[in-house]
Amino acid sequence: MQNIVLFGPPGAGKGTQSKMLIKERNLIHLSTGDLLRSEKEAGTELGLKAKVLMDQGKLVPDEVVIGMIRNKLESNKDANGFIFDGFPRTEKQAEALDQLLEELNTSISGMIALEAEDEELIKRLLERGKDSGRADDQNREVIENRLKVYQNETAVLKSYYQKQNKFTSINGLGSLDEVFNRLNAAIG
Ligand code: B4P
Repeated sequence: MQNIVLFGPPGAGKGTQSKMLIKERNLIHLSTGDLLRSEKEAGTELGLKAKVLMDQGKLVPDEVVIGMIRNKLESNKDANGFIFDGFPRTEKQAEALDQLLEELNTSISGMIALEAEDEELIKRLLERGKDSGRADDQNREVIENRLKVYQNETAVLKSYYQKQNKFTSINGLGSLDEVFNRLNAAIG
């Protein structure tokens, strides 16, 4: 199994590049952001609770996202592998993911971080907010909060994967194809 964590701050291109990658490689795309937005749209209790946090740019509790990923892994046991997009976002999530994959006799192949500076990220997200309907993309303060949460709670995962010799960082600036080529070169 090829299991890749696509990592980076909000707006770095994780969702965009994941969609390009699954077209080329026979992998399953697991985006906790997309899963949470589906719950929101379906108006489930979980979705309504998540909405409040997401709209403020805060993280949803670990147990919620870990549970969602567990369900997806269990229902896709025969997959060739997975692209994890936006997950893990905390050390607790990373540890849970290692354990879940171990239960399936597999592990993370590598974590690739897309790098871009804050002003570029804010610009991209505000641009997407014009027609995405996402409340968290429409307000500069909320976006800045998401970037702060990334620095405070998520960026530490680089050293988590570095310790396992699984960390690669690539430049997230440039055209979609330029970034995609760098990503493919990093995955090998
Ligand atoms: P996510 O859905 O993961 O959203 P995101 O971090 O904003 O990144 P996304 O992948 O969507 O955007 P992309 O960079 O591709 O999270 C949303 C919220 O859900 C979180 O704030 C949190 O509340 C909650 N959540 C999700 N996962 C969680 C977890 N594990 N734990 C707890 N809470 C969780 O693209 C952004 C824009 O840039 C796009 O418009 C794209 O077209 C553009 N773009 C991409 N690449 C570009 C390039 N090279 N040049 C120019 N523009 C580019």
